[in-house]
Amino acid sequence: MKRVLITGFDKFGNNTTNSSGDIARTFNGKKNEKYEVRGVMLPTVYNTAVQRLKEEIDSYNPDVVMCLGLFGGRPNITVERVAINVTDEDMADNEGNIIQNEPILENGETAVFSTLPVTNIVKTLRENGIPAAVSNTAGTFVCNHIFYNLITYLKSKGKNIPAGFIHVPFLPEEVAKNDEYVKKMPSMPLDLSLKAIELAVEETVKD
Ligand code: PCA
Repeated sequence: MKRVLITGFDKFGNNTTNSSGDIARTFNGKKNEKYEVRGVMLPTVYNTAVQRLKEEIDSYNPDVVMCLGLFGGRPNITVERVAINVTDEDMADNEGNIIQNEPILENGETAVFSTLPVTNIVKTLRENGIPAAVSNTAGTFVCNHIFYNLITYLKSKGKNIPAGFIHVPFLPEEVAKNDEYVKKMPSMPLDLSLKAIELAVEETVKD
């Protein structure tokens, strides 16, 4: 029985929803013959999110960590390949912190890779009719920040487990109520994003 830690975020910026948090909450407590899940919604706050993630890793001792976030504007599930050692965003996090052009970890590695089976997850999702792609940038906001810290923390503890980050699109509800978004923004229903993450977990725990 593998222990899977899934995290998502609460809503941030102008968004009124964040499906990544809904997904994490929905998975919390799920259990079958292969795995059990602890699902946690993290605040979209640089330091607090990292702190909470580390606490969850220490207390739950997971065999897999899958962090999720919203990437409004992307049309598909994007499985992130790499996190870079920089935070640079005009938008404030949910506690008003603005971080621009700063390394996440002074003298840290320039970039760290996901240890999830990134390409296999994308292949499985697409075979199941879900639009998905590998992404080579998780941005430079809180998602990249937590992804970089996740991989770095696990390395520092010598914990060699599959871990990484997946971005999900806007919910249709978010797009429907916004006069500008509705003209051009893609979206994905919660059910389909949930199915995608379930398939991603299955692909990851199968080895
Ligand atoms: N998405 C943001 C932060 C929280 C979230 O869900 C990001 O992509 O950085």
